[in-house]
Amino acid sequence: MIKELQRANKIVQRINKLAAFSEDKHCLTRTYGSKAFIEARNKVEAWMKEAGLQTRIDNIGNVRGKLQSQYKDAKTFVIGSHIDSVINAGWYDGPLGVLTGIDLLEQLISSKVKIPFHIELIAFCDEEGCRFHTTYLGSKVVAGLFEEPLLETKDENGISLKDVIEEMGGNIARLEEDGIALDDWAGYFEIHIEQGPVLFNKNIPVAIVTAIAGQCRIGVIFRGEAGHAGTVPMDMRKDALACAAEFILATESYAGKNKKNIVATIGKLHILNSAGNVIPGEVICSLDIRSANDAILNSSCDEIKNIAGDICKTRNVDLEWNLIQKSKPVICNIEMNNLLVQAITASNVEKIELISGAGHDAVPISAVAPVAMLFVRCFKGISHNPLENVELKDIAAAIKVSDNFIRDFVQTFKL
Ligand code: HGY
Ligand code: MN
Ligand code: MN
Repeated sequence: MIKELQRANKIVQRINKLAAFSEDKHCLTRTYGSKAFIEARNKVEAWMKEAGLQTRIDNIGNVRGKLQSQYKDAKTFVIGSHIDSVINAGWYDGPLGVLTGIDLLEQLISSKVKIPFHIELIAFCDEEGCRFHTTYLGSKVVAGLFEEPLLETKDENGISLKDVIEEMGGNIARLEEDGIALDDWAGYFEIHIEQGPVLFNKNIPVAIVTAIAGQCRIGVIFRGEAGHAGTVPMDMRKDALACAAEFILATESYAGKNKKNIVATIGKLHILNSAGNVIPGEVICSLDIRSANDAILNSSCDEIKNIAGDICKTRNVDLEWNLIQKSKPVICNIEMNNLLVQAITASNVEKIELISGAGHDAVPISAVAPVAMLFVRCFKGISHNPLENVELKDIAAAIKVSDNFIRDFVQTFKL
């Protein structure tokens, strides 16, 4: 494992360098299209070049590094993850998969193994969806699933996605060319931190992902009536914030009663025209619901919407409910997962399988290609938090398993 530890050390050094590219000097925030994002993107492209890959930035802003097969018409195997982040993020969510991918391809190039498929390493540009609230912009383009109306989506400053793409040098008329055609896929592999506590609690370095939970992202608007905090009697108010507060606790209680099947989170709350002496007239909040079971995901969304409607009726507040994004649960490819089991056994690592509550770029890709994911233990399962951390020995274990997996995938691949 000495060699893998050395390789892991180089990956961590690069993760630390990449973390310096941030919109906020006090923490890591790197959202799609920002100056920090572009600097990080350029750095990743330079590392891909150094590794001997043919690189390009595609029209949506993904960084792509290609290792050509000797067979011109070969299919393409993609290894990827993302380099955008949430606000006040951890350093490993995304970059670990991209930088380990560079390491794996460096290893493959130096082994001079003949590959029966092209390999494309992709650093996706917008998995989190923090700026435009729609996730997977980069991987949707590569999967050929990018929907044109997304171009008109505006960020909080009223800047459209179209403007940001063009500002970064992308050509919206050529987004389609950046997709990999359905018949050209050999498969997709993503290494990612678990972002949950199971591996940490069980003291196991890696896990095979069997499925990825579906998710619904909803924008909820409560419209009451702004008023004077000193003059409107309590029983005559249409207080949008009190209404939202009751909804938030009711949602938490609903999800708590169904905790085996769903999780629900309100991560953003915005009071319009807020002031200490004004009864809040309009409040906007986000709602994020996840489930590994699509029917339960749909019914939970409907039931939570009914809960919101009942609370608004009682409080005489109007409700606006906007489904921003929905992705179905994904089942990872069994043949690739069997190769991962083989690779884990060959690496003398304990085998465990997990369902991912977090979404990943593998989600849109799964519509066009078989996908596999390898989770890596992270400190107490903490993620989307600057305390996010991964131990060298766990990255070394992931490298060992991935080397074995890629070797076996190459050997068993039918042209
Ligand atoms: O929200 C998620 O599941 C992922 O971190 N984008
Ligand atoms: Mn991620
Ligand atoms: Mn994330």
